[in-house]
Amino acid sequence: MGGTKIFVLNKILVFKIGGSVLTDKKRSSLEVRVGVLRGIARNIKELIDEGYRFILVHGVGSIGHLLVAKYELHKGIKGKEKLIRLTETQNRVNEIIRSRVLRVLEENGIPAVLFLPSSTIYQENGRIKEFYYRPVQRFFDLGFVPIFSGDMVADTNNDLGLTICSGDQIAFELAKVFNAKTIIFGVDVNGIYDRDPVLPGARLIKRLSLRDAREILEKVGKGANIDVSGGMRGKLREALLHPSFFENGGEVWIFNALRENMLLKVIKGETEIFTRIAG
Ligand code: IP8
Repeated sequence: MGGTKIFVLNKILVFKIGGSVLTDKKRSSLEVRVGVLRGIARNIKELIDEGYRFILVHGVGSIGHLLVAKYELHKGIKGKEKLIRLTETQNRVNEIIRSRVLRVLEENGIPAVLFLPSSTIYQENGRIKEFYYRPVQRFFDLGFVPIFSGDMVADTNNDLGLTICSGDQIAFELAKVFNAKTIIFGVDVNGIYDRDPVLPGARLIKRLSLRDAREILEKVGKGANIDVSGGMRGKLREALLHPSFFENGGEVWIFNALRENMLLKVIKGETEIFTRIAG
């Protein structure tokens, strides 16, 4: 294909498999798209065999967002009743999403090891304040693929108790700790559009500066599906909250992970159908 080839800036990649890829959040379906997940896992394995290193993140899909919204966990943990609701949410996400993702990675020969944000992250008003990354670093150095996902984590705010830590926020934190220059978000659309992608005439934006990102933030559709951490708007907001990542040469790439072999194509510069945010 034509156009300038783009290559990743170093071989350490933070890659988030979006919850909208793992499950159909538009239909609030709880079913995991195992076929899609297998395809992504095969791409990851191929890239690992070529020398790329991955730190993975995944969204919690329909089940996580539905339960958090239903029990209003994002409004804080107040009262005894909320405790068992959080336990229930954690357990359903573990069973329906996390264990499925881990199993598919294992079946494809990827030595992934799960780390829970609730065990490694402390927040202040919903923003990461402390990240106990040393054990993760050790596993990574040994050749494992650490994998995180969105979670409810401890917060210094006494009124809230726990707050949401989205996979989007974790991705930026991981990039900082592991000196990854490329954060890749696999989502269910081709990237960021100049207006809500469901509207006629919506155009994919292939290259976005941080300044453009600020302008476009208000135009990006939040999506009709329930997403307690903000969908595409949340990703742009995270990018704007991390200007130093971009100042240090970092880039964020957003592509459609429902399309076959797109991870490989994006990394090898074989497609331009994605959005690239660079400072
Ligand atoms: O799926 C959200 O994480 P995300 C985490 O990465 C919770 O947005 C607990 C809803």
